[in-house]
Amino acid sequence: MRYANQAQAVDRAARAMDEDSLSVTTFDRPRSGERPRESPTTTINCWNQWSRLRHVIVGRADGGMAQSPEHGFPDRSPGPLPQFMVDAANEQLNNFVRILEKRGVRVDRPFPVDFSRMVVTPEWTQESMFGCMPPRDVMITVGNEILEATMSHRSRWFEYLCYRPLIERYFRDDPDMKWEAAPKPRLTAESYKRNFLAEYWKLPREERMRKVRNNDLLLTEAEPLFDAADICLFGKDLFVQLSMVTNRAGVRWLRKHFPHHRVHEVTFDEDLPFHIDATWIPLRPGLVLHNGERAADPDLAKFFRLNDWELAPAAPPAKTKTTLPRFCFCSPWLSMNMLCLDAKTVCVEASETAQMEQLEKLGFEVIPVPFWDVAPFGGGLHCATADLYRDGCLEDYFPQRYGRF
Ligand code: DAV
Repeated sequence: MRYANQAQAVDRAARAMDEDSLSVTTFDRPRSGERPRESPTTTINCWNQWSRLRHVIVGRADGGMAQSPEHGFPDRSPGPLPQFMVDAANEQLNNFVRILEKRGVRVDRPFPVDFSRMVVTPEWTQESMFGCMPPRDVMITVGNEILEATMSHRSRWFEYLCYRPLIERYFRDDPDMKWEAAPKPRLTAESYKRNFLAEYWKLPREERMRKVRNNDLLLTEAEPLFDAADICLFGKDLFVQLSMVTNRAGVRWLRKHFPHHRVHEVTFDEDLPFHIDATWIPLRPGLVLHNGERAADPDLAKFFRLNDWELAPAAPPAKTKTTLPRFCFCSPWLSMNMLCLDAKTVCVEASETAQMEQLEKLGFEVIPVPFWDVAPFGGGLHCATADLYRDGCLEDYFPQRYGRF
């Protein structure tokens, strides 16, 4: 029951708003004594998701918290994922790092904090944090800028701390780097629609799709909210998915923040949209891998085709909802959650044979990377990474305008 679990996960934020506790917990600075390792130079530069990758962050599973408690966890009592799962995930993450380093990619790792700590602001408390496996959710590089997202779950309010030792270092190293953080959200009761998900799941699918297309979902428009993983970067054009974790005010904020880009709101026919990277993955100029189960807004598809982009429906995933790893709150479509090393080379989960074959037929060198043990910590190969340097510069891949695009 993926949806029930995901619903619980997303609902945690909404549920916590009912708790009017003012108990205060001191939030220590990250206790890790580690410093980022020295590096000769750093340049922050990233304009798309397919040019040659040279520097990336890969997440860690340490201390990751269960987001969809079941499998023996008492209902609604999130807790740390078992150590054997952390170890298995870290082994796969470390193996992925070795593969990237062998290919000449510089890899940095985040600094986990104690995710079992309560999250407290003057306006609310939340029982625990989440983890630092998916850096893609928290930050995005656009050109020479690293932007920290607002995030929209209370449990993820302080997640940026895991990346700060790295970002501080890049800021010292690269005189041209811009460092920005979107307005920290308040995440009070005003930001969530009360009882939204319970009512939503009672609706017929067509009614739910209508809500998805109108972004009449969990979040209100009280303040700008977005997760960085809802953004897809194509040079001058940024496509931002309206979702359970990204609202219109969030897209409006991004549009004002990037005045030299075209920032587009997009939706796909998916019940529980969160993060665009198991739905729409650019592989090279002119080719997008698209999740055929999640129909794109017809105008979006027309806009791409008008600009000579092919939309290839991704091969079927090897996993089903019932064979997903325990505690995984993502869908089997993590099969298409892949990392491009350049426009001819792509890292794909090693057991996703249909997906690998499809990419080979499309002319790619495919690097198989075992990764399903990482999924319970928040996603696949794309989620687990945050691009810092890719070759290239700002280009316009969509010279033709169409409708609202
Ligand atoms: O559709 O399964 C995966 C992306 C999570 N960062 C999905 C969402």
